[in-house]
Amino acid sequence: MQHETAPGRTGPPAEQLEIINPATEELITTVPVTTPHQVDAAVTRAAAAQRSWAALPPADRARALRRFASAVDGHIEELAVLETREAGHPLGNACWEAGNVRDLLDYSAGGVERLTGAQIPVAGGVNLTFAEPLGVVAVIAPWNFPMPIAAWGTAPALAAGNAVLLKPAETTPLTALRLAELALEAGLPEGLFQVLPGEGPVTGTALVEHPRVAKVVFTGSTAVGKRIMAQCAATVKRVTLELGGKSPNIVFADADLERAAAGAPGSFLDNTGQDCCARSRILVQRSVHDRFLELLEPAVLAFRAGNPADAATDMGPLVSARQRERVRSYVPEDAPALIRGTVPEGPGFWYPATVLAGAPGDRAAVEEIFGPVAVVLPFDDEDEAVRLANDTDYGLSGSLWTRDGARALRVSQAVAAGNLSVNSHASVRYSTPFGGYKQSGLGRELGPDALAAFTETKNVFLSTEPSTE
Ligand code: TXE
Repeated sequence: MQHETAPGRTGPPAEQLEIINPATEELITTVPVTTPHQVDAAVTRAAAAQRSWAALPPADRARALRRFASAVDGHIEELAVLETREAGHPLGNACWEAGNVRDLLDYSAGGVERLTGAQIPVAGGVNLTFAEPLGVVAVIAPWNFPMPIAAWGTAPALAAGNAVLLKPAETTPLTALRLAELALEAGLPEGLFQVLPGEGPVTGTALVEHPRVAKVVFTGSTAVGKRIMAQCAATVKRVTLELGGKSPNIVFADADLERAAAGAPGSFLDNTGQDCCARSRILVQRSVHDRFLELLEPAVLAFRAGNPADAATDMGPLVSARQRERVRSYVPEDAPALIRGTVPEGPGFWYPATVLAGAPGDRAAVEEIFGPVAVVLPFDDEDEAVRLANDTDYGLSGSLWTRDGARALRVSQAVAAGNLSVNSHASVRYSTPFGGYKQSGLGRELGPDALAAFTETKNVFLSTEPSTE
């Protein structure tokens, strides 16, 4: 069979993935890839495990997921260290990520016994609606938040009675592999949750095209998401897409400017900007533009890039040499900038915090850079702020800073994005829905309806007409 090669590589499909520490460029380990033949065998095992998992009493399934959550809780530090080594995340952030996996497993366990159907009044009988599991679900995860994003698909899918085949990104499979071990230790049935490392175009495609995979949950680039959606269309496979973003951070003149400027660096520098919710377009009302930049500069420069294992570090390296090349293709490191931070000398895929003066329509102002780069654009009034905010194909997140409550609601309603924050940059909570408008995605993850996205609705009508005998 002819396979494509993963982007950034040439030659035949890899047999091993080389896992590199992005802060040191040292090889951590190698991981065997999953061939299409092995994917097929994994689907067969998953389907068998799913049947008995779905047949368990709901309380037993909930208990098993809570045991999995406890196992994660007992290994937070270990998982965080792995994430720090393979993805370069500061240790404190990585601990939060492992905690997010635990919390989501617990939250999803709570949904198992509340996944009810309905009884709808109709003429002539009783009408019942069931929420049935889909079967085998493929979760294709990215490298920017390898652990939490893997869990956002996996936890609710398992809770709703499905089996999960998780393909982690090429560069970051180690935490996912450890999570699968912890699931087994916690007593989840063998085959129910399998991690299949491999390249997107080979292992990922084998999952997407597999006839017995009922749904694909994909987080990654918009280009690959569109392609997966088209492949899923061939068999009307269910699909949830969480794609890129180019989120605005709108600062009105009536905002608490000190607070807005203090929060702004984290909103585009956290995770070295490799965050689909990064507020990488800072829209500032012209009357406070200069004052805001005066406040922003020291805050950006105080955001410390360095060894991710060091507790004082705010920002690690980019995940890979390839990602650094992508960021440089938008902004050469010597391009004129309003603000530019510093990074450690020596090995590591470092890129400095960078704030650019933007103009509407600039490539850097409308495309997702996925690095520690923000563009500042001035605006005159609320209408212009909304127009600029919506001037992108994306619509994932955004923040607005104002003391006017009516304006906060008006602008929130006018901005076409799935997750907005007022006087805050927080976008992600396991208990609230998350996902994008426009080309930022399809469907929602997390929140009270997450389990429903992993069910098929069946409606059954029972006639209550008396028998004619
Ligand atoms: O993503 P890919 P890349 C954006 C961000 C970044 C850009 C490119 O702008 O700079 O995408 O990153 C798997 N069939 N985001 O190239 O290729 C792949 O193996 C099936 C935003 O790394 O989309 C990995 O597991 N699967 C984003 C996953 O898709 C395929 C997170 C993501 O990789 C596949 C990541 C294929 N044909 C990148 N090709 C977010 N929304 O947070 C690749 N994959």
